[in-house]
Amino acid sequence: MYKNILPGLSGLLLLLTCCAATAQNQVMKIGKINTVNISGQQIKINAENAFAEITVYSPSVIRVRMDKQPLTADFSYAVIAKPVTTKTQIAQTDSEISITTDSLRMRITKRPFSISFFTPSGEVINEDEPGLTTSWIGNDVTTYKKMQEGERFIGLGEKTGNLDRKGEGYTNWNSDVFGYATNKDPIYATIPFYVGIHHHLNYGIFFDNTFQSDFNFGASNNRFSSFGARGGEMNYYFIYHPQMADIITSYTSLTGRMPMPPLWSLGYQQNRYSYYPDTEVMRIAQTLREKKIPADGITLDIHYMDAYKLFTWNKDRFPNPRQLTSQLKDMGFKITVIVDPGIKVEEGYAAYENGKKENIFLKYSDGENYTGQVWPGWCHFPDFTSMKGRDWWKGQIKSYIRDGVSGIWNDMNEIATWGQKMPDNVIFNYEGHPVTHQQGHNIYGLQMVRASYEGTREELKKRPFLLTRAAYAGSQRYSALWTGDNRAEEDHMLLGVRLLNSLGVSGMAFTGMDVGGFTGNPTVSLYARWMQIGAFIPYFRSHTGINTKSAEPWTFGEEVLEISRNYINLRYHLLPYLYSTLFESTRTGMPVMRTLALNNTFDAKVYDTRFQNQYGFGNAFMIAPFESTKEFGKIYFPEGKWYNFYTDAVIDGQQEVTTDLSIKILPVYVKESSIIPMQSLIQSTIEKPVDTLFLHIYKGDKTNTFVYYEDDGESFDNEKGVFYQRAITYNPADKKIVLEKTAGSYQSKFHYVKLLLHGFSSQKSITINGSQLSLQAGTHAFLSPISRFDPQGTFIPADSCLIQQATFGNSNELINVGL
Ligand code: NBV
Repeated sequence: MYKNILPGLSGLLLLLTCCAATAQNQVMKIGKINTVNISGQQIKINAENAFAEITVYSPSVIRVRMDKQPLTADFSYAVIAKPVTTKTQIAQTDSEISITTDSLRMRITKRPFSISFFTPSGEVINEDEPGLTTSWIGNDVTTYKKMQEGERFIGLGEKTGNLDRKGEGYTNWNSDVFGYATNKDPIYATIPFYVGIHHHLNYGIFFDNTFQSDFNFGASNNRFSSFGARGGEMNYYFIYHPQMADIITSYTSLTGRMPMPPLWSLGYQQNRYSYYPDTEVMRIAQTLREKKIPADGITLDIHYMDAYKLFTWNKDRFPNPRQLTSQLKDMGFKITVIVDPGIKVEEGYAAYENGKKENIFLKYSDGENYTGQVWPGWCHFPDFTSMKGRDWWKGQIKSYIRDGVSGIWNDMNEIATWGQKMPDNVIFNYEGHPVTHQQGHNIYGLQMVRASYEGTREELKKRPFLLTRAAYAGSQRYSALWTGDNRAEEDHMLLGVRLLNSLGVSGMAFTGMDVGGFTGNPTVSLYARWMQIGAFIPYFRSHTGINTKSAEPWTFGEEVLEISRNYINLRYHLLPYLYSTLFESTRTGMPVMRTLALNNTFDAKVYDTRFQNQYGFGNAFMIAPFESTKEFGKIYFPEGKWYNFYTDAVIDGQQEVTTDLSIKILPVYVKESSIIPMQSLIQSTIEKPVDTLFLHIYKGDKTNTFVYYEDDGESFDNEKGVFYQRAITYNPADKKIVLEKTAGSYQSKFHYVKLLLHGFSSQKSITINGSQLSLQAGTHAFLSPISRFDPQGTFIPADSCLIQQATFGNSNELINVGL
């Protein structure tokens, strides 16, 4: 009997071996290196099955390109930097090539072609998985990196899940995901940049490829992390710095940084889907003013249009848009309108007729315009990947500006169409090098906001405000981003915080989420907590969907109104701090919302799922967001000393502390040595605060510098040096505070500085710009001559300034942040 089976078994084995061999052949590895050509900072390599190019971009950034065919002309929508001349040593032996800069070493073995990166002192930062390296399956290309012991991964932009992405896999394909689940992937934006962390080292990888891409951080495997795409080149930038902040700075020097936003866009924005007619918009504006809820913006959703046709107004609902925007402007409100990319196919509709004539719509491969269905019905879609398409859009969008609109909200730009399946044979111009939808899809949103930004900027001649839902790496150069159709649920609020923190480490500093939740109705307490968190989010907008209850701050009862007002007030007090922090973002790419991993990268506790939602708001604040239903919660305090923002109670770092929670108070802490400029309360940014800047300084052990920044908040004069910049340093060892000389030619709106010292009761004296002042123990307020905030940068003693020991009130009460 066995005799009969055995030949069968061996036959089967033979068959399996053959199949395995065939399957292996389907995975085409890069193979060994055949020839190496070194020229300056660049190496060109011919390998067994592919071509490669390694370029040193800076001492800390090395780019790797690989393709099955010879590498063609270089093009990227994301990267705006060119390599900088860098001291580089390149050497090779029979078996390897080595590249050395002042900050980084790279080794490439020749058989097989495998890449490793090392610190200057020889520690492995990142290395190819030696058996897998880079390979192709058909057109799919993937690079496999050896999983390092204890390796963590953060970033990748707008991705759901935990802060530490270890064990997860993600796809980048911009998608319209109405009411997405908290573990949904992909959602709206593609930012293929992440940070890997292990053994007290961290590095960044930016994989610049607009095809659908996939990242695996050890999902269903214990061997590698990987990144790959459904087509195009393997094309990544490896970034190494000891500090994560510097990695973000290098990443944003490649992909760009946000411009200074208009000041009004940092004020509170009120929105719903949709406020109409015009009288309803006025009612909202008046109510905000009557109820003394500071606000700067109202946003108009799709019902302002005539039958959802772009660049039109519904004449019944908005008979005189210019009059409306001008009345609102006088009241201190700016209008932002929503735009979708779909242009309704309708004879006689100007935008359609004109777009057809100008031939700017996306087309099928046979040249016929692509038609997809969305709000207005059947639509064509401008091709934003061609200059002609963008110029056409710029011309159209200017009509809004002429109607007095100040901001453009770019929605549905994934591209979203009903059915969510744009055919792959739709062709995108891609700056004269046509590609299919597979390559054009993820870039569409970025190119749309680019056109919207350029068009509005040209017409407005002031800073426009832009908001986008879809994005690709580099969108920060044009637009803020919000996280789309979230749900009015507790875990969604916390997910939103993680999404924004992740976007922050991925180069997007100016972000927001629908405060209150888009789908569904928030509970009273959830709305209150969300508004509190909103005060500590760069773009602070309350928004809700079409079939939900009203969700303005006054619709949840007196207590919620008071809580909302308190925190919106606080937001307005903090505008000088926030504006200066955004200035930092324009300079270094540092986000406003900072996951604790940014400054405490190697502290395992910050990745603990119990603490992963805690974040920094700028450099001074730590926010601990909890579900509104919790009565107590555990907070982790990282290294250093922390002050309770409301009581000034001091908490030592590196410990977990259980705290009572109340819906009236959002747990907020201030890091020791922090410097926080604040202003008096205003109802909108068109109002001038009193001419004293309130400078809060928290005693600590570390020297700290805060760069105060101010300009007119709206023009581009800041680009010509018309700004007021002043570094403020607190040096505890020398017991001194220095307000450095100013830079820029702008006249500050503040003439005086009032210094508010926190935690200084045991200190006898302090020196301010060279003058020693005594701090009388136990006294709460005393007058003393200190610095005038002088536009010329000189120190002028002025009697009207005040130093006082300050707290913000009692944590058992509603906070009152009046100064
Ligand atoms: O324009 C309506 C909505 C808008 O309110 C929302 O913020 C966007 O994310 N828009 C999506 C269209 C579809 C909503 C179901």
